[in-house]
Amino acid sequence: MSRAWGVFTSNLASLARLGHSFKVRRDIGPRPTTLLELYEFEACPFCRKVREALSVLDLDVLIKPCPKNGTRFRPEAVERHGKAMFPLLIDADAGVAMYESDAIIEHLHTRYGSGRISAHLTGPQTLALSSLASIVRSGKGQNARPSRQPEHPLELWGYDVSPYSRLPREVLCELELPYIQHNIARGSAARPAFKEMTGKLQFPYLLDPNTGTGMFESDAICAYLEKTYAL
Ligand SMILES: N[C@@H](CCC(=O)N[C@@H](CS)C(=O)NCC(=O)O)C(=O)O
Repeated sequence: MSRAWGVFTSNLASLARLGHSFKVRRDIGPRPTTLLELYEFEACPFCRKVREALSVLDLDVLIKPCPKNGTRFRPEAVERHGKAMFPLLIDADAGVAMYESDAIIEHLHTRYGSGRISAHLTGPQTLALSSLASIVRSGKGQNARPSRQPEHPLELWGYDVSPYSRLPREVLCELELPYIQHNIARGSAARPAFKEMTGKLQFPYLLDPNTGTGMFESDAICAYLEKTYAL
């Protein structure tokens, strides 16, 4: 897939979500003291709904990518929690490991929001549009590819419906690289600190603590991930 086509279809995928999930909700609640963990894969429409919920609730999360035929976190999910179904959320503060996207979305809004669930994250039309977003990306972020395992999780600043943030997420997923997703949608409380750290407000931004590399620009990030981790 050429770079221009990749950017175009990633924009189409965001359009399929009808402009939802760009902004943090005004009624966010308490923050977790332990980082949330999500077993998921990028192309899964159920996972997308949960990633958007995390984004509108301004919550960071450790992503454990579970693409099809994955050999790292898929077996871990089954061994620890019983089945290979995604998304699977681990909320250590609440002491829960949860399957089922609608139940996860309700849990997140109840515990970390006001309890009022974002209308655009529920119902059959949401699933249909989320599936459409996956279709226009033609299976990107769905199947595992061989890779080197990093010692520490990488860190990515962006948010789910940001078209340029999607491109590195797909690579992180296919290479089964764990990463902390710092959600930073419009209105995020994390924006000032991010600007202070990097000097500008632009997403995605990747930090790789394994090599001390930090970078903007989705094409540079994708190329870096391929060069450093793909086998
Ligand atoms: N009702 C579940 C459905 C989840 C589901 O079917 N997820 C698919 C991926 S989109 C899955 O886990 N498939 C099994 C697999 O990938 O091995 C939910 O809403 O979370």
